[in-house]
Amino acid sequence: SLSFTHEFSHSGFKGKVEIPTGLFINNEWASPKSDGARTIDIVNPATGQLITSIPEGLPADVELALDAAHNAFNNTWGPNCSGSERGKYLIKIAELIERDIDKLASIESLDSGKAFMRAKMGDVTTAASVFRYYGGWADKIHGKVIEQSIDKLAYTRHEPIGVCGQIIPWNFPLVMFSFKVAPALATGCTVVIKPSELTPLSAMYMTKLLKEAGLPAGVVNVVVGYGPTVGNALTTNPRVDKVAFTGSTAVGRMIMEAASKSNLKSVTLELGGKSANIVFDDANFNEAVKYAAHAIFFNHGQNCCAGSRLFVQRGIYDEFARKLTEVARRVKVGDPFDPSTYQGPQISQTQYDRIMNYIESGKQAGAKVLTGGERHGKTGYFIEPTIFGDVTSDMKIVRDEIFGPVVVMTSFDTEEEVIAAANDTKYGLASGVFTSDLARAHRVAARIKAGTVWVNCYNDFHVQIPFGGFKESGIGRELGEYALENYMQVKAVQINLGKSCP
Ligand code: TXE
Repeated sequence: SLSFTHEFSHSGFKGKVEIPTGLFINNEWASPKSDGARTIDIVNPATGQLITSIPEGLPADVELALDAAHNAFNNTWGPNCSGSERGKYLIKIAELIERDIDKLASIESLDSGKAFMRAKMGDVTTAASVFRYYGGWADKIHGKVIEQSIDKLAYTRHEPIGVCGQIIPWNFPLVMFSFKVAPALATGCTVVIKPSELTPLSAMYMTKLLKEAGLPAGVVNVVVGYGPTVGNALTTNPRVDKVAFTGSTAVGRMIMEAASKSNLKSVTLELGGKSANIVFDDANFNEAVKYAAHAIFFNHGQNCCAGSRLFVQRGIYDEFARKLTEVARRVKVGDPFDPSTYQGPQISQTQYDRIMNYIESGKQAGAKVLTGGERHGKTGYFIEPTIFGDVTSDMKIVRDEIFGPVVVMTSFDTEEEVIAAANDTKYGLASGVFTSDLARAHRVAARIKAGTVWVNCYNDFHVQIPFGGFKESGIGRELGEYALENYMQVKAVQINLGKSCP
């Protein structure tokens, strides 16, 4: 069958939700070519138990999806649909997301393990605002007139780049779906998107809403499958004009290589991070402690911009470590559907093992465990909020992205020293600076090599504000006006108004 029904019953919501499975191509749900012979097990990370098995998409299915996306681009979307019209669809999609907020948040919690209330007020709300925001842009995308001389006129056209392959991860499944799909549709592109094989359910539910919104067939196609098969097919295929990817730096490298070896498709990448969070001794102490905890424990540390390296000025280091430890011990870890839960499970056994190995390596290297460092509970992939103190810059736990609820803490003396330490990483996604000295805030913000600097806050996203990485954290920006550039190409039309041939 090409759908399954899950019955939810928790504090915020009670009801049955039907979730489609299989491929979504040309606005229809179809069996993949593998014809049910191959399936993907979808596991509840809070229990380790099977939610359902869904048909596995394969490269041959990507071809069908690309046929649909090209057909839509050439006939109903792209140049054939006005910006105002495209905007209406996007805004309708936003409204449907809001209408189904409890259903989507429940699906997201079940599939990814994030706390229901956080999924509802964070992820689902964000996804709706992203669609609405880009709906607003759709009819405001236009070129410029360039008056070269009295007898020569030029203008630019901001044309959609074409058919886009989009590959998204499991840490913010619905949010990533919106970051990728909404700007692509606003500019007139069509899409074949591959959700993570670990968390495809919210994207599959979204296919119902896309269809209900009346989006023309083939504009968005969803193929659920694994990276080396479906993901690889999208990155190597010459019929894909652009790939947008969020995931690991290792896969990001492979995608650039595949793009260069195939049709030089344009590539945007949002990759890993090891972001520095810097607290000066003149900062609002209590706020800085709360933000430092939120910076790392939010989404169970499965956050590309997590404030995973914490630098605290020497004079307040001991007190800060004590207070942060208290906060970490109070973080409510457990059932995502319990309204008091802040931190749910890690996404999978693989991620759990990987994080526990890092914790072990930190212990071996002599870092001091201030709190945590162990499994939480007996079932599911839960890990205690963990703080390492007195770390040194050569340790693996300081250099690598752990992608779990694990922060490493170091003290520093001077501004100069902490800027150098903060920049001593191959990554450059985000950073935080806590200080009450305005001049220092700007000075440090200018010198940190990262795509985002949060001053006196952290993990504070907004749909209007661009997000993306310096260095090995990625290429291109998502959100805001900047994200539109990823999906457009500029054509210059030059018109001779009477110059004779030289
Ligand atoms: O990522 P992958 P994984 C980081 C984080 C985490 C690590 C590993 O450090 O611990 O990556 O996670 C698809 N061609 N981030 O292994 O494999 C895959 O199917 C094309 C940071 O889960 O990069 C999924 O849809 N696609 C991050 C997506 O890539 C391929 C979010 C991400 O999975 C592919 C996730 C291939 N050859 C992990 N192989 C962030 N930036 O937020 C896999 N994929």
